[in-house]
Amino acid sequence: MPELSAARYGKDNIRLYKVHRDEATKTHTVTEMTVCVLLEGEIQSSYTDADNSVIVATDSMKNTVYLLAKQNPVTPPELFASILASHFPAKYPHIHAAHVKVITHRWTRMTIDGKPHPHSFLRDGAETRNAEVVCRRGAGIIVRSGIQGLLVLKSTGSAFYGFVRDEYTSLDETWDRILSTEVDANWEWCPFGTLNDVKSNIPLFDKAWESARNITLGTFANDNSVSVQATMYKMANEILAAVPEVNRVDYSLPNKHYFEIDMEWHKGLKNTGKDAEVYAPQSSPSGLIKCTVSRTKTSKL
Ligand code: AZA
Repeated sequence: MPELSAARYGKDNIRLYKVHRDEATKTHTVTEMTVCVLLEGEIQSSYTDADNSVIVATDSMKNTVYLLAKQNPVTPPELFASILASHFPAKYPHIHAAHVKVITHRWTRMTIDGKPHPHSFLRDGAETRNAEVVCRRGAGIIVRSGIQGLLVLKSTGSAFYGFVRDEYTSLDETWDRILSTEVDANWEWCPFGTLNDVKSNIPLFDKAWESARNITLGTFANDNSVSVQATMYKMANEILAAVPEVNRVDYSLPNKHYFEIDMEWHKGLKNTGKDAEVYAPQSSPSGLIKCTVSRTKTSKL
């Protein structure tokens, strides 16, 4: 007899914008985010017995997100996601866990005539700052922070040689190649006991995001990369060293290939190796390199 072995439901793609108006300086600060809320608990009968009495409507979840955004800070995203995730098991006894993902989109303040503009912003890239929180009754709060969609490229300082060569191999070794990727980096915090523990660590979240972003960019730019694997491992280790409250770091990096174009056929034109200037960016297929680096000793929180 089949049985319901897992169930989770909620509202995805809840879009939300909040403005903070500083009356003293007449400066606005804006936040735009996309939120997903999924609930677990004693909801089996809604699937197996058509029993809607256990369903908190997904429309009510959307309302809750708007209401809690009005009543609480929405930054840093780790805090807002924790406030949301803590709300549902506290409010509904039959809901045991809430999974909340907050994706924060960039609205960077404009500089006009050399000065930060008080109320105008620009979308400078598809990069997002994310927070994923799971609040399970009796099991504390798990917070994962991340950066997604950060597109980077270096025009030298990357090699790839010494890999397996056999009858399936056509790729040439290279000591100088273009390296480009779209960063997906995540760092998981030591578990928090309660929402108050999250609240008492608020400044850590922005600091860690800044460190993780600077480390990612700095290592990408400065490392004499022998592979995506080796470079990403360095990044993850540096984040663990910089943020003692983080337990685990993971990266997922697509290898966005740029192929040399042989132009020898056209009047002997040289465009490969040291003469390569014009390349063909590839959209697919791309390599996809992932890793998780975990702290072995127990952490601080
Ligand atoms: N890692 C790289 O950095 N580059 C590659 C790989 C790999 O695993 N495979 N092809 N090119």
